[in-house]
Amino acid sequence: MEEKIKKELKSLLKKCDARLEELEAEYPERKGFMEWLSFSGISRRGFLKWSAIMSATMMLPPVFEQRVARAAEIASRIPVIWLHFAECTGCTESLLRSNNPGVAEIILQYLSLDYHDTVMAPSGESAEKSLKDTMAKYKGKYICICEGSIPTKMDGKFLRVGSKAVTGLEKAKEVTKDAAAVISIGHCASYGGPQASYPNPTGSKSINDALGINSVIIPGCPYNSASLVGTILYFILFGKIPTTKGGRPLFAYGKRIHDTCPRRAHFDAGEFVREWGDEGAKKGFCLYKVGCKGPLTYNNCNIQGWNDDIASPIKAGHGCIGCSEPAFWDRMAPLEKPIEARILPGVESTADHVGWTLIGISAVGMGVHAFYSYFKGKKKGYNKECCSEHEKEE
Ligand code: FSX
Ligand code: SF4
Ligand code: F3S
Repeated sequence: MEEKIKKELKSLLKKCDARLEELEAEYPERKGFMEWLSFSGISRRGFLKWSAIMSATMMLPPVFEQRVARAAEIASRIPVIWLHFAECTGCTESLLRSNNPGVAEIILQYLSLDYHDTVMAPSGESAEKSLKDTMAKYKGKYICICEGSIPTKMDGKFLRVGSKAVTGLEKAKEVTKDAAAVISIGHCASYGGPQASYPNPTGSKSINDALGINSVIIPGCPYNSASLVGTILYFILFGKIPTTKGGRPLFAYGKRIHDTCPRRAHFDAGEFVREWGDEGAKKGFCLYKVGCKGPLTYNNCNIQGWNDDIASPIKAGHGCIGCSEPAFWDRMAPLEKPIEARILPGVESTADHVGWTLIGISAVGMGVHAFYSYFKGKKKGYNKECCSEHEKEE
């Protein structure tokens, strides 16, 4: 058995090395990546340490660490087309406004953005030309990153973009069809976002549902840079997207916020913030009773935060609002109310007196899951269309 694993690993490494060599030969080196890291206060040693952490995050053995570093450098050469549809641009803003960027954020800022609706220098006709040229030159080779959902009612006329005022639907179809990989980022592109919440007058849908494709999704409002970079690096290393569940990469969305929460000991001990600014808030107690949806939400914000991992909702003292879950605007509302009041009646008094540890986390987990599944189909006003494809898999 051990021999078999060794053989498979050897063959995987061989394929991976061949792919890296091929990509390095195909795309010319862009000078300045290491200089840019260093300018941002990240040493060569820090970069290698980050590569080791990323390898572990992607569940790759240590032998991949150097290869991840190589892939990170290649990421700055691969052509990327970054499209915006219906959304608040908060995802791009969260990246650009990072005042203490980590390696993942720097890589995204340094990507070869051949076309980016928000930050590119050209506009109007010349922007259209950049797009057409990139699509023609790198047909079948560019990565298409989509931000925002697509209004579909009235043939998509609620969203018109570019100098020719094509609909978002037309533009998305045209650009995604020749991409080597499509990655949908943010809640809007992944599940529809706020504009797809009830009553969804524009018929907004996720990229996958609007186009009938199966792109990997990196949900969150906004998404997490580390999850996007991990997905891109995996694609560079292996030529395919990482293992997903419900469309989300497992390496980033395999655990609940509740399972990795720095406040978890307080939950287990029954120590809660009961109103904003109270003694419990000052002591960093659990935010469950002020609406934290961490027990229902899969994401890695507690492990890989924003601004070089110094910030995340729970670290900042606000509960998780479930922003990486399908249709969270409809399902998790009211955001300031604890979930058990609606989902697990009767549990609150138990939590008050003994903490959930004593009643058994697994039993609670099963209860939450059972009710959540039931709740998925029952809640009135919930826009089923926006996430139907992904939920089928789950
Ligand atoms: Fe949506 Fe993102 Fe929330 Fe905003 O791309 S995920 S509304 S942060 O900008 O689209
Ligand atoms: Fe953390 Fe929220 Fe779970 Fe409390 S309920 S432990 S704040 S994730
Ligand atoms: Fe969103 Fe919850 Fe993380 S609100 S950013 S999934 S902690």
